[in-house]
Amino acid sequence: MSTPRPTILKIGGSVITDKDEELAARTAVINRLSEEIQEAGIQDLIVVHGGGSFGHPLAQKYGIKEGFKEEAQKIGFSETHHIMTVLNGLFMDSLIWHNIPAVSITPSSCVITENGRIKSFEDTALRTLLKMGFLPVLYGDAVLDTKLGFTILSGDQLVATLASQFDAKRIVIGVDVDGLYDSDPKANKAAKMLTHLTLGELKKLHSGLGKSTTRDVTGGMFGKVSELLFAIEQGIPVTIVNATEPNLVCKALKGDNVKSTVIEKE
Ligand code: IP8
Repeated sequence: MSTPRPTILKIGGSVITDKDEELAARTAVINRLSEEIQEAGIQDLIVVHGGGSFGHPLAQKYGIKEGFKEEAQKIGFSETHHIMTVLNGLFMDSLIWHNIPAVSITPSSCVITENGRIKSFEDTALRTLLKMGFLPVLYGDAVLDTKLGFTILSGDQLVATLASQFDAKRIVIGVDVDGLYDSDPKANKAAKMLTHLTLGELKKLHSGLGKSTTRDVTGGMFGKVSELLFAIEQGIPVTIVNATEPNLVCKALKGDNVKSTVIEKE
């Protein structure tokens, strides 16, 4: 049985949690997204979700991304990883309740980074799940690092690595804005949305995009786009869509024309 070429869906932490509160899951949104994933009915899907108000505040509090410096951080590493399993559990409950055969894969148990970049990803379980028609679900996590001791792995880096390792058909990124803008739409009301970009255009735009919001240790939209470059360079198209608006994720998964930003190599 050969491994099918999957579609990868990333759901941002700002979609499934309220980033202005701590540990505030948007369960109604999680349920709606599960319904949309079920409705889209596409085969060979991998879902990755972000940390939002679960992972990021704890990672920031204990300086987990910067690596192991003192014993007191260890409990912070445990808390950060654990709270991500809690958020993941809420998503898993909902997916399974919607009759989707979803299985969670814990990144901290199969990924090792070096200076924050993925060095190895033991993907046998994921590959087997895909071949058997399960829906593997992963998430941004606190992971072990060969140089730093530990760090934070963003869901976006995971998406780019998975896309390349599994030769993905396409990537759909669900965020809390309508797509990519020529400047940060949260800071600049006149920001213009871009519906189609080539890799070259994206690279030019890259420097103009908003840096991280205060609570996002992995770099907000700026970090997201940097991570995606790698996958787009390999010819994997990316669709960025507003996942806070009903039905857009479902339509984007089905390949329908929706309000979004599509980024392609050429
Ligand atoms: O929200 C980071 O994942 P992201 C996860 O995809 C943690 O950047 C643990 C902060």
